[in-house]
Amino acid sequence: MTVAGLIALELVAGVAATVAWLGSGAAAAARRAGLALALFCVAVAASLARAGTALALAPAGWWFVQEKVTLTLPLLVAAVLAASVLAAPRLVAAVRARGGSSSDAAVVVPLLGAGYAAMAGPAVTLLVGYPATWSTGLVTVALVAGAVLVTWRAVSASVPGLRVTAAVALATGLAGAGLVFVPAEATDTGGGPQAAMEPHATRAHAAMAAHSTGAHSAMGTGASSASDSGHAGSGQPVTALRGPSTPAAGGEVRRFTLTARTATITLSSGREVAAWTFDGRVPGPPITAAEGDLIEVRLRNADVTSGVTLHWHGYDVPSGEDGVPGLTQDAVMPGQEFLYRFRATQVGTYWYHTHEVSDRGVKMGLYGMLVVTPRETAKEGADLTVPVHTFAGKIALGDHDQPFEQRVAPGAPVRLRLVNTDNTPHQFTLSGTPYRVAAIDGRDLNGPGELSRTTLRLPAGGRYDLVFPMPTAGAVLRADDRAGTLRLTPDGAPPAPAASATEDTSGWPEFDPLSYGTPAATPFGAGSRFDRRFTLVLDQGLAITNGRPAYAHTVNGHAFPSIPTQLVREGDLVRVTVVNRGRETHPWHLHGHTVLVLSRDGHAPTGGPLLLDTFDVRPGEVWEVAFRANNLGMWMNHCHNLSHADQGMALHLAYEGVTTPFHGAHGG
Ligand SMILES: [Cu+2]
Repeated sequence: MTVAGLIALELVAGVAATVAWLGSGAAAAARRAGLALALFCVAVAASLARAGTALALAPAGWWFVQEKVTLTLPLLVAAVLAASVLAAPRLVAAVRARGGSSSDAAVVVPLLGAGYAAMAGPAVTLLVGYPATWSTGLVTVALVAGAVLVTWRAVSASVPGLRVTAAVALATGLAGAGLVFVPAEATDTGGGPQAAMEPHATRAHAAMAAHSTGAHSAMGTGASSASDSGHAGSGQPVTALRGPSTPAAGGEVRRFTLTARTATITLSSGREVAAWTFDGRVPGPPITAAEGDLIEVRLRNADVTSGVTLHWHGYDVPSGEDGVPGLTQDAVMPGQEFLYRFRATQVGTYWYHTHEVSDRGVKMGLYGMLVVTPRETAKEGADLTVPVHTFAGKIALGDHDQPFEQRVAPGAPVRLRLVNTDNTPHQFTLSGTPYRVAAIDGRDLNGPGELSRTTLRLPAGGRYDLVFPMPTAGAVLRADDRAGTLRLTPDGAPPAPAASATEDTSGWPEFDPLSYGTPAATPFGAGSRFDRRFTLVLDQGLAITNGRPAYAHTVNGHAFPSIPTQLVREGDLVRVTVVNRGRETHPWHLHGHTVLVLSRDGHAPTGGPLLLDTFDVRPGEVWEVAFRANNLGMWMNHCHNLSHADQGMALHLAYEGVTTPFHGAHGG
């Protein structure tokens, strides 16, 4: 069984045990001793099943079982033992005596108490997640004890030591609740050296960060404190980390102006959609350049009242050009503008999008393609970008929400650049021709083999480049089975749909990029000596995000802006473990850096080196990736399901000594 399956099974067993224990107690109280005994047996079986699944989950990693092993299973075991010793013999006797004294407190209280203890399992897993802390433990024990006392008092005229026990439970609960307000550390050094600032200053500013209401990020306060206290050494503001003003030798200056404005756009079916656009178009105007060019984009905002920025997804631009409002710039408000400049150093398929209220902004249409080609490119053939996006519940490829056709000369080279601009994965199939995945996330793959009858699952934000010679009988690209369709038709052929257009692709197996291509040497790998190691455990739980308590998407039990900032130094080799113990896929995205995949669920890739900027961490998965800290600045590190980022799943990665003058950081 998969890890995700075990996680779900453990929850189901936990709920079943809770219901059975509570049912057994209620039946006993109602003098239904036979039913109570039967439910007792079910409850014991469900409790054992829960313990068994938790143990089966343990080999997947401590993160998956921490709260169970340290808290909820010991609580359950104690309660089950108490119920078995105290209640079970009396229940058996009552059944034998046909309606004896099953409603005694000595029977009812242990059974219901086991129910409360059992309930703590799924409750802590769902509401707190990872990691369960002392605070979680004290509050949980106090709540269970309090519930037992209330029950006991309800079924019995006198409870020995009631006042003292109640006082102890209350004090325990209050102590646990109080611990919630102990501020978290503002930074995580990943085992590397701490930044050059006084330890007490770090503490004080950590407290400030924890008490901030979202107007300040943990990073903002932490980093500016470094310069305030005069220990930042070579401190420099992120606003000084800008791109060059000239192209590389042989390159040209490519100038673009993008104006953000609200508009009603018309999709190919004639359907009208209220959108936020660049230049009245969705996707926005494509930005194209050749390697070495200087890309200069003037962003203007006409009337998008929440503000707009440009983030170059997957492009490792200088930090000051990265377009994160509140961190690298202020959002561009109506009437304002901002000039972005960076060199086209990476060849490949990328995209741009707003990073201000980005969940809403990107959904509404504030995105476009960024494609950089080698300086010498053959002009023949077809080079098509195919961004997939969901408009009000309906999938479109580009602005085509109906099947559309592209004519290509037979035999000509075709490159399809698939881009997922949505929050969730999309499945693509290509029928009618074998093909290769030449690049993922803009980076060329080593020795990509021929594929056919395969489903490609693109993570949110991810890109796949497919290449093939145009077949004489045509080919069909589909997104999500039939929701979006591009027909490639040979020049001169009649427009009748090719046979491949009706092919059933729904059962095609899924492509795994970790086993694709040919292995090759990499500058570093799993065996390298790492300067910093970070672990991000992704979950859901109660947390404060953006100043409000919420059922948030959390990282290590915290939500933005309270997740400790990852601190690195220029040149560090950094290893990051990303664990998903939640129930949804999280497309992880670090700005400004490309990561090398070291392993997934403990298995190293068997194919070519895999360099990504966005990787789907599915429920139950553990990914290990590494990167060289070679792009000085302050960066977002977040889930690219932008709705998850908005609900807390975002943090910062900061280089020691870099400061930000902005104080309004957003989750994305
Ligand atoms: Cu997510």
